[in-house]
Order: sequence, then C-alpha cells, then structure tokens
Amino acid sequence: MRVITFGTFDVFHVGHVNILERAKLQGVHLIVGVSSDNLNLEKKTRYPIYSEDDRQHIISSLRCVDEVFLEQSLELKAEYIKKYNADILVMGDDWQGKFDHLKDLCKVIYLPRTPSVSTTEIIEVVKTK
Ligand code: C2G
Repeated sequence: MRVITFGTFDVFHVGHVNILERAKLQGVHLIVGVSSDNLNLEKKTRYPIYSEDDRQHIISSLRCVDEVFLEQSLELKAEYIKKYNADILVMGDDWQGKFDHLKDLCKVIYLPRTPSVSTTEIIEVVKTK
C-alpha cells in the first residue's frame, strides 16, 4: 500500500516525526507533499522559517520517508493522489473531515496530533528568550 501525506514541516519537531512514522505504518511506501513557500504565504500569511528546499531536504532524509515532492496548491490533492498512485491519504486530525471528498479516490485516515508541540509555539518561545 502506498501512503501519501502533506504538510509544511517548518522548524521540524517531534510532532512531525510522530505523524510521518505513524503514516508509514499504514502501508509500505510513504510519499510526502511538502507545502511550497508560496502556498504558505497564502495559507498562513507568512513565509516559513526554513526554505522549501531545506524542508524537502530534511523530510527526504528520514528513514520512514520514501518519496518527497513540492505541494504547489491545496486544491491539487486529487491530482497528487492519482499521480503518485496513493492508496491511503493520512492527515493530522486538525484536518478532520476536510478531505472526506477524496474517499472515492483512496482511503482517508486522520491521525491524532501530538499534544503540546507546534511550530508557532516554538517560534514564540524563541522570540521571548
Ligand atoms: N502535526 C502533528 N502534531 C503536531 C504538529 C503537527 O501531528 N503537534 C502534524 C499535522 O497534523 C500535519 C503535519 O504534522 O499532518 C504537518 O503539520 P504542518 O507543518 O502544520 O502542516 P499543515 O499546515 O497542517 O499543512 O496540504 C495540507 C497542508 O499543507 C498541511
């Protein structure tokens, strides 16, 4: 089974490792769409701290990850699922229900987020030190 997941993975932290390792366990091949810098500007109205090249580099170095590509638009999930032949889409449960319309293309699974860790909080803590 081929698993696909998406995310920015900025200021990489343990919550990111946890979701990627658990995504991999759903199948045998894990494909990760790393959100582009421009997509983040649209979504979070700021550029990520780490560039899209560095974020892709970090994700592709992980043992649980088999393939990485740049996610250029949130609207292209169906195209990416088809292009990469994914059987399962995994997302964190902050996206619960948001991708149910893709269920006729592949299985959609939402996994619980790791509590008490987020990039936004890390940035805030570092700012005040
Ligand atoms: N995550 C997690 N636990 C945390 C923080 C993040 O499980 N404490 C998960 C999120 O649920 C997501 C993945 O890690 O599945 C990446 O998180 P983000 O980098 O915040 O990505 P996001 O903004 O959710 O982007 O096309 C979809 C979007 O690009 C997803």
